[in-house]
Parts: sequence; C-alpha cells; structure tokens
Amino acid sequence: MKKSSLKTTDKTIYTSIELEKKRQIEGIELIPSENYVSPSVLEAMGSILTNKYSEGFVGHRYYGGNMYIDKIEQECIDRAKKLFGVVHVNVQPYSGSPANFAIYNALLKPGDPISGMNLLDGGHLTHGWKVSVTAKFFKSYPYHVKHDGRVDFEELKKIAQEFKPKLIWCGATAYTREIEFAKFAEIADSIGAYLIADISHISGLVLGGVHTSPVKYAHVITTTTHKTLRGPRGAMIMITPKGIEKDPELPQKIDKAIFPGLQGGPHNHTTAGIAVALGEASKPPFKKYAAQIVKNAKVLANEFTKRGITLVSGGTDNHLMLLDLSKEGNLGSQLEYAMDVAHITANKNTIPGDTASPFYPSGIRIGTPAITTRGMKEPQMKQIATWIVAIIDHIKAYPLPEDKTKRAEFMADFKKKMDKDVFLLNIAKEVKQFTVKFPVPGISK
Ligand code: DSN
Repeated sequence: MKKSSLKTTDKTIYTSIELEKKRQIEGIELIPSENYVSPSVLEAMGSILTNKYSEGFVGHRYYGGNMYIDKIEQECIDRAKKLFGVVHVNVQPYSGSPANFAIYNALLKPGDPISGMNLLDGGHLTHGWKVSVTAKFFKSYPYHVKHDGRVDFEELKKIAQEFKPKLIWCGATAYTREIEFAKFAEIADSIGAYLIADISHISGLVLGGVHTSPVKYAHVITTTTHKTLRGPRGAMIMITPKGIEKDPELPQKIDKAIFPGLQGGPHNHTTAGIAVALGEASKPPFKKYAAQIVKNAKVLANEFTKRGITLVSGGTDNHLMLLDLSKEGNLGSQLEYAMDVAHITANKNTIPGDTASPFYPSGIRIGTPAITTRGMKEPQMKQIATWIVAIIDHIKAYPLPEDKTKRAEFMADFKKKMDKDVFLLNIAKEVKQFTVKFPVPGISK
C-alpha cells in the first residue's frame, strides 16, 4: 500500500492535531494528571499492534496469531512485577475507571459496603462518589479530610466499626500529602476488609522512591499509566504478597473480572506503550525525574504561600497543590479560564468543604509532572507562580455570584471579556517565549 500521511488523507483531523501540538509546545501544562510521553512510547502507541484482537490472556487467547502479542504482554507484566515488587499484574484495563470497576466486580456482591475518600475532599468518582455506579450498586460510606486537609482517620475508624466496609480505598486525585498506607492498613485489617491502593497519581513517585510504596500494606493496587508514570493512557491492577496471603485466588478473580467480566480485547498498542514506559521508569534518570517533580512542587507551593495564597493542607508532599481561592471570591472557574487565555493550563477543583459547587468550585489544582518532563526546575517555578498570582490579582474583580442562577451568564460574560484581555494576552506572549527553551519530548515543531 502506498505510504500516505494524515496531512493529505484527512486535513481536518491533521489540522486539529497540529494545533494541539502547538498548544502543548507554547503553553505551560500544570494539570497534575497529565504528562508528555517519550517518542518511544508514542511509537509503540501509533504502531500496527492496534490491528490485533487478543481476548484472553498470555497463552490462552480466543483468537489466533497472538504469538508476538503474547511476548509483548508478558514482557509488560514481568517489568511491572519486578519494578513494583508484586506477585501478579493485569495490564489490560482500558483506563483507571475500568480497572477500579474490575476490583468491585472481582471482590464484592452488589449492595456490599465500601469506603473511599469523599470526592470533594480529593477522592475519585470510582471510590464510591454518589453519581458513580460504584455508589449505586454498593453502599458507600465516604471518609473525609480534617480542617488541616489530612485524612480523618478517626472518622474512618468509626465507619469501619459501624458499617464494616468489605473494601477500603486509599489513594486520591486531589490530595497533597503522603498517603499513609500503614494507617489505612491497620484499620482495614482490624475488620478484615480488602485494602485497595489506587496510586494512579503517584505511581511514578513510588517507582522513583519519593513516595512510600503501598505493596507492604495493600492487598491490591490499581494505577493508571499516563500520569507520573509517563506512559500511554491505560491502567494496571497489581496483587501484592499480602493480597495473595489473604486470598490465594485473587489473581484468577481479578483476571476474570477484567475479561470476560468487563472488557473485550485488550488494546495491544497500549500494552506495548506501558511496557516501554516501565522500561524507562526502570532506568536511573527516572528517579531523578521523580525527585525533581516533588522539588518543583514544593518550590511552587512555597512561592504561592509567600505571596499570600492559601493552600489546602498548607503545602505539598507530592506532585500537586490545591489553591484555595474562596477568600478571593470562589475563583476556581474564573482562574482556570483566565489562565487558559494566558496559555497556562490547570484545572478548577473543589476544596475540602467547598461552599461553591463541583462545577464552579473554589479551588485550582496545580501539578508539576509535565513541566518537569520539559526540564523546568526551581527558577522556572518562581516565574510560573509570579504569573499565576498576577492573574489572580487581575481577576479578583470577578467573584463568583452567590446566586446560583446567575453563574452561567456571569461566566459567559467573563469569558468574552477575558478573550480580549490585553493583560492576559501579554502573559501568553511571555509564556510562549519562555516555553521555547523547554522542548516537549516527542513533538517537533
Ligand atoms: N481525571 C483524573 C485526574 O485528573 O486526576 C482522575 O481520574
């Protein structure tokens, strides 16, 4: 077949990809769950492996022709087992949510009690938040964080004693402190519950040695592969020695829950990409990378604090921080938009006990994995904080209306103004000049 390229075969999609490339190059990416993959991960993802069906597992497939796919999937599993120090790994979940659904599917019956961190406090939808099927099919008793932004273990103990959850989640999407796996394990073990560590956000930090590993404490670990781990969009489920001790049949239960329980054919190009990312994470530079993520986050957090911005929990131990902008006028949504105009990308986020709403929250979540991949270090963190604080000052004149019915119209109006705002457009120009010095892996202009 003649070699063609998107540029000639599909101009519409080609143009949007090129514009997205430009956005990624010319902007500062601060969404803590995003990253830039290496050219090798991109190559694996864009490969012909996407052509193949492979329902089943290594050596037990429902389709022929899987001799090379088997090698790739086995290599991916072996790398994950060795790196994390676990007994069994399933690398087929399509992403984090299906991985977590598979846990329910494998270990619980509908209606069983569970406990996870409340979404507004930093937890994930699939840990039992009320609009997720995980709260429709199971009885969810969420735990919260205290005023200091740290997990309320006294509350979790009470939940454990009173409702006897069969499964407890630890891990979060917007939690700025070390996950205290040992404390979670003590509570889960006291009632014989499964402890599942969802380390999607921090798996790269765990491999880099800058966050405690959950392996000694949890029975099962889930993680996405595209955040600090810097692989493609996908996920893994890992069973620890402690998990096998509790239930020797866990590997079969988990595998069956993924296929045929929940999914069909695995995404083989993703599996190859995960294997490549794990290979990269096993090399010494990854440790340096992980350490720099945390160093950068601490400097950034300190700069915000010095400039009078309140941070949930007062700082960070990991790759992210949560700016509490309630006193500035519940600025979460406004700041996300204004920063976008200035080519600085972050996401609005609830803060614990938020009085606004998940759609118009009071906070902004900021993280350093992507900018650290570009080679940014401490001096650049100071510059980024300077821009963000200047933007906050600039938009303080636009607090969120108390009247909920007025918010949509207010935001539409605000966006129109910001699109033409010279102050923000000038920052965008400065950001463009600044980012040129920090190449994005895998993207050439
Ligand atoms: N969407 C992810 C995050 O941004 O943290 C969680 O699934």
